[in-house]
Amino acid sequence: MLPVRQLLRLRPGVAVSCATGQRIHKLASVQKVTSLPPKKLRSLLYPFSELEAYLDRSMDRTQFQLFDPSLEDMIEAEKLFHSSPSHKIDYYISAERMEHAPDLKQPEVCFIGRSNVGKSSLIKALFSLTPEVEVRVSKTPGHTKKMNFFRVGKAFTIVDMPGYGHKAPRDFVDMVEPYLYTRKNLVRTFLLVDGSVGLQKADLIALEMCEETGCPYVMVVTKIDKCGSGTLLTNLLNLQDVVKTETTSCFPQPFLISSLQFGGIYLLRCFIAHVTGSIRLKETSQS
Ligand SMILES: Nc1nc2c(ncn2[C@@H]2O[C@H](COP(=O)(O)OP(=O)(O)OP(=O)(O)O)[C@@H](O)[C@H]2O)c(=O)[nH]1
Ligand SMILES: [Mg+2]
Repeated sequence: MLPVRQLLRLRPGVAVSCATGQRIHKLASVQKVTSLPPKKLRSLLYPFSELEAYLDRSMDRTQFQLFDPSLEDMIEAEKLFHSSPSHKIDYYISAERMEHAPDLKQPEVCFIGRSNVGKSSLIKALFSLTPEVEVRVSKTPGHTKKMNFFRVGKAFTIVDMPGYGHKAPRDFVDMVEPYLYTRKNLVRTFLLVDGSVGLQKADLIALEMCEETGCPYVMVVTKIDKCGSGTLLTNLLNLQDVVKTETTSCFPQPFLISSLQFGGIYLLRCFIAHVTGSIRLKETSQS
């Protein structure tokens, strides 16, 4: 791997504007954060590193670092999240039922989880380099009412789902469930859990369903900025225990995310690029 400084030509700095004049957050691009102090940079790129110090020395950390791409890989993956005339990123369509879901051939990934867990915010952060792509978020649970399809050129599609739990039990049964069982081009499901509250009963039901579908899925721990390290670590270890003892199709490594502060966003972009076959990692890692 090349030293960080050599890899980068861009200077870090303040927010910049995209083609439509909308402001791009200064932390949106991995290329722009590399001048941060090393510890801060590491915690943004690999949020698990923040928690490592609190773990018992004897504890095996491998499961938390299975997918461990280099900065170079993350920079390569990030290119896919820039829109251009030959690689258009856009909101494509919304569907209320599977019959209305678009017939797309490219690999697809979807984000599911309880209402308010941060699905739309996460997708918004992934697309923060193209702020013209509108992803609606809200403080009010049950905000996303349909399956929203976003195309990332011809590389892959990202689907934002309505949440389950509070106020929206029907959506899960009517939309998410049939989608998970029948979507042929679905390559990964990301199941989001709120890091500040940990696994809830409804999450366990969703996890069970993911197991039943047999499609590979990945746990994402959201809102890691919202609680202290102790609470986060307790919730993470509990989740890890469930993944280890009760799942077979779940990727053993949970991804830690703060959509508001961009922690883990670059790593997740790289993972999505990798599992959709859109990039070839320079250094080996698993998925
Ligand atoms: N502190 C913090 N708040 C977050 C984060 N991600 C999302 N939120 C907040 O959580 C609330 C819900 O976010 P959404 O992204 O709309 O949640 P959702 O899962 O799409 O919700 P539904 O569409 O209702 O299912 C909003 O007030 C967000 O600002 C995060 O990383 N950190
Ligand atoms: Mg939403």
